[in-house]
Amino acid sequence: MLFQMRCQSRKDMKGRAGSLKANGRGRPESGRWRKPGAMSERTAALARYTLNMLKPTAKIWHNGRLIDWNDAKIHVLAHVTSYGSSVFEGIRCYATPSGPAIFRAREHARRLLDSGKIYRMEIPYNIDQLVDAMVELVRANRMDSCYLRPIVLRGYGNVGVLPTKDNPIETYIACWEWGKYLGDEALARGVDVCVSSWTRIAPNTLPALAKAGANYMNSQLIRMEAHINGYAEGIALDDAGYVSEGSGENIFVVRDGRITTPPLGASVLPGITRDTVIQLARSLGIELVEAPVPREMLYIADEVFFTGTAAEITPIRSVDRIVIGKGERGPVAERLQREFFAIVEGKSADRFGWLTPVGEAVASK
Ligand code: PPE
Repeated sequence: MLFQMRCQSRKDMKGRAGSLKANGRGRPESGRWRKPGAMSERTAALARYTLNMLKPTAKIWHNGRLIDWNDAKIHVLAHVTSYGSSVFEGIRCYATPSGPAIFRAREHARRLLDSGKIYRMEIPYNIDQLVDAMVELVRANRMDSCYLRPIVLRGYGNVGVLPTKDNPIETYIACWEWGKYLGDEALARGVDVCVSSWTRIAPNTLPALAKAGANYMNSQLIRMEAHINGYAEGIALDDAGYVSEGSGENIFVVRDGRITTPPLGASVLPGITRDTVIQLARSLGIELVEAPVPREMLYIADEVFFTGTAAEITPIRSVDRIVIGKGERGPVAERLQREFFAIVEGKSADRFGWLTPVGEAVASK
């Protein structure tokens, strides 16, 4: 995988450098890569960009001010690198006819503050200030749509597990373009997934209600195993053996027109998209319960789908190679997708007040 990624990015570097040359000088591409150092770091980073690679934007928000992308650096001995002490968010900003709008910015900011509180990290900003910062960043980077990533971490200073006031709390917000999480066709056709051999983080070990960097070591095990075995994603069971969630998504099961999703006690992240789907389903008169889901319920469901900021609403067409329903996107997932995208893309009224237009200051809301 790593080898393939490296090959891919080298090929892309060549192609990109070549075509830049061709454009710049009107000559056919030579396929030769310029010596490193011959361009700025940012241009070099841009040149390395492939579909799966991070594409730098101009600015990152750090502790109240905008800094250059390449200046958003931490020391290798910052507390976070050894001990995983970070909390973060993932938020989408969608293009709408009246300009970019951040989806459920306040709820994401609140969850960030909750995560910080659980880990005794004092984040010196309130919800309004965090939402203002997101708006400022999207504007500064002139994005039509993007994915925002606030990260709060314990920084450089003291050594040892016990964090002290000498490990400053650093707050960053970055944003970049991010396409479809589980592949371009995932939303329309669904994905093939497996139940992971890894158990989800257990209660009273790593708290699942916090979106902490350290939780994602568990997610990485789940996702890598799925990938190596040819699946788009893995579903983890909780400590008691009930369905919990995907490595980066909540999960919903539909049978006989009724939707069930695992409760917060099943070691799930309290997903903002999960809450969105719960509210949408209820508003459409679709019955929905939060209840424990036995593994085998996945196999006999009419529909199963994931939700998440990155994954949005992604249908699942097979679990452990057992075909779910007709093996394609089902009517409930499709209906929820239609409602969801109509709202986030500004095509139907924002009746739940979920969008923060970036053209408007938060204080005036
Ligand atoms: N569970 C997990 C473990 C999770 O990481 C996410 C989001 C969700 C559920 C859904 O939560 P929400 O986004 O609030 O609806 N995963 C984020 C990170 C993805 C990544 O690979 O990075 C996301 O979707 O942004």
